[in-house]
Amino acid sequence: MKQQLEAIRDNAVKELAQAKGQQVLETLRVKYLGKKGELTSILKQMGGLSAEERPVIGQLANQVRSLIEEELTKRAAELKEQAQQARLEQERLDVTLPGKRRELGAKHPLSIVLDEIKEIFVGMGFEIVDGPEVEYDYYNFEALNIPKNHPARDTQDTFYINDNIVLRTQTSPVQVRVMEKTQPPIRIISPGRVYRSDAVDATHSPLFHQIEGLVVDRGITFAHLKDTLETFVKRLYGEDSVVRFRPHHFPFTEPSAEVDVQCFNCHGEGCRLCKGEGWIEILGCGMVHPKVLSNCGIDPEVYSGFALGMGLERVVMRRYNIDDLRLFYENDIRFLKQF
Ligand code: 2U9
Repeated sequence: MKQQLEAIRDNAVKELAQAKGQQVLETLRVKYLGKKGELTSILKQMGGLSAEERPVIGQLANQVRSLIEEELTKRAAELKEQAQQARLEQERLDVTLPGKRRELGAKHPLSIVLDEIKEIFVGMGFEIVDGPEVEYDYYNFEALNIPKNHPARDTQDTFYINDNIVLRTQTSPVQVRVMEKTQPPIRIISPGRVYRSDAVDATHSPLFHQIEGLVVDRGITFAHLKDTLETFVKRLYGEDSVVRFRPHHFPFTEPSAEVDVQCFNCHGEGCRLCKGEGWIEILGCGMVHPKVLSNCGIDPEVYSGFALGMGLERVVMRRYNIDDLRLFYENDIRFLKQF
């Protein structure tokens, strides 16, 4: 029996040393110490021992049990430690590695200034409206009192999809559509892409952006136009800006004017920035032509209105001293980063 116990002890120690995983340990615990385990079955046989042998074997059996229990605990701790090490190894983190830099995007210069312009007009009670870039010849020209023989309608200047459909050359058709659907009061701006058949150079592009504005109501006069535009220019270029109106001609407005702002560089003296003029042209405007109003279903005997139009690129070029319009469209990060 002594030998049996020693054999159990030696086997148990050996098996425990090789055990991999908590599951195996539990199986071994049951195998040696469990109710039907090897040690228990030896103890059950102790009744057949002599009075001298019993305490000796009993003591040995207790020693073996304690030893197996100790080994079990020890091995369990070892396995836990191993598992922990393996996990640490797997989750190893080199805190000295450089981080991944996330490049932050930024607003395009055209958007920066357009957002500013929108905010100025919204502050004066205007709504922002959108419309199609592929437009009927009627909305782009006819309704705006631009006659069939007008040079702007030449295929040299306008992209034609077919005889009736063009890429809009201005955002005015958006306003015609609004007037057709809505009775005054109307106070809107229509920013957006427009297209003209121009060769690309530093100051021309077949695609550019316009912002047009339209106000129609009872009793709108040139005084409203002047005040609105002066307010706009002063908010955009600073309260000390000086504005002048010069007579001009557009088919869709009568009377018409161009608006200049006094050169903020030379204050009217004439310099390189204003090409010696002392003034910089920034937009066109006028009182909506009565024919345009009636084309759009608005009675020119009851209502009057004013309109304005400006090219966004030119405003932005002046703001940031950009001398080549192509930079806006080339997506060169080195250029875009600067704003
Ligand atoms: C309706 C009636 C009239 C819009 C206007 C201008 C004057 C103008 C140019 C500025 C530079 C175009 O971007 S540019 O090439 N535009 O000078 N535009 S009045 O007049 C309208 C618009 C809509 C129904």
